[in-house]
Amino acid sequence: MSQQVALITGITGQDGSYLAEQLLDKGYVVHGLIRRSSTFNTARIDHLYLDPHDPDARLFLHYGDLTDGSRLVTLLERVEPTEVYHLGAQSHVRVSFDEPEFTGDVTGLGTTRLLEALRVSKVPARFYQASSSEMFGATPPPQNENAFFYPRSPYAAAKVYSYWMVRNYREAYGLFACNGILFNHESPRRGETFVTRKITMAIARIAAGLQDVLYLGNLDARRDWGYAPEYADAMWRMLQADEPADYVVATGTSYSVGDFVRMAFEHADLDWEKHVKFDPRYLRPTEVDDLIGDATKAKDVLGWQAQTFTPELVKIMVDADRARLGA
Ligand code: NAP
Ligand code: F7E
Repeated sequence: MSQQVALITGITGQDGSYLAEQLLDKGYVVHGLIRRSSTFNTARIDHLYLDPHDPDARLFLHYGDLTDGSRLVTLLERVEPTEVYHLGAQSHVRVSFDEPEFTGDVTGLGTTRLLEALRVSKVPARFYQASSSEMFGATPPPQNENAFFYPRSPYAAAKVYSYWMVRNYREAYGLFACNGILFNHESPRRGETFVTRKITMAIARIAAGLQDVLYLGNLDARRDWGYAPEYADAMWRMLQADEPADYVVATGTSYSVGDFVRMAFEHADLDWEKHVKFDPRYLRPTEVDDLIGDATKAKDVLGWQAQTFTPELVKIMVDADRARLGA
């Protein structure tokens, strides 16, 4: 079989790091787009990186940005990937209300720039788009591939735009392009301002005597939280299928933010009511109240099914953050 070559945007993020790990394990050469920063932003993938002069090196990083379309063309021409995984985004929902224009530029137009770069460079790569359950927004659960999109944030609106651009490039130009509509997925590598990681890091700090209070917003919102490495596997499966299509990826269960708080504090033998306080700054102008994914299609076509459910995920994350602090 010829060498498989992947290009990952967002390789420094939670999902990009797990996907890079899995693709390297499968024998791929992996290229990642990274943003230039005055401090290193590669902590999640440092364990995978070898100096490019090393004959065993199969992971290569390239500077670029999703706001810079011409760079995306030169990179595709240089790397000639067989698969492109587009995970790069301004991915924080609350932040998207503060920076709606920037979020639209990166999370929305960034996808179009990459699709267009593929089209003009004529690189025949398969394309994965990181679509999101946030696109369903106010549509009641359970949500499957046919559920109505009703975005409730600038982030979600940008993802809906990207979703339709991917479908348009599939239909207009015959691109093998898939939307993975992934519901929330978490891990010890989750960004520290998303609610699950914020909770588990605070618990570790409270247990270590470094913090006393955890300020949170809406505890009533319900999410379908799965385990990120399993979701990276679903992305790969989509690009190995016979036909390009769109898939929901989810556990099919839901818990409230308050449930997550209680389970996590209990696992650390702490009383959450002594430590959790409300701060309205974490509320959103419009909220997504209830998400439960129906991943039947992913099971039937891709053979993918969640293995780790929220209560187990809580334990994995609390244990990892406590171990990190030795608490
Ligand atoms: P994440 O940890 O926030 O990672 C986002 C990645 O995008 C980072 O590598 C970031 O680089 C990069 N990025 C941001 N702006 C960029 C720009 N202008 N140019 C190039 N790269 C840029 O997100 P994640 O949780 O891994 O999620 C991966 C993707 O799936 C995102 O598109 C997200 O919206 C989507 N998604 C996530 C979930 C979830 O529950 N995790 C669910 C559905 C969909 P830096 O490291 O330099 O910031
Ligand atoms: O919020 C509530 C908040 O920021 C979850 C992204 O990966 O998943 C993620 O988006 C819930 C919301 O994730 C705090 O109001 C309460 O109801 O962890 P989150 P998200 O908004 O669901 C989707 C699928 C994506 O695609 C996104 O990229 O928790 N909440 N108190 C809080 N949330 C945060 N962040 N901080 C709080 O203090």
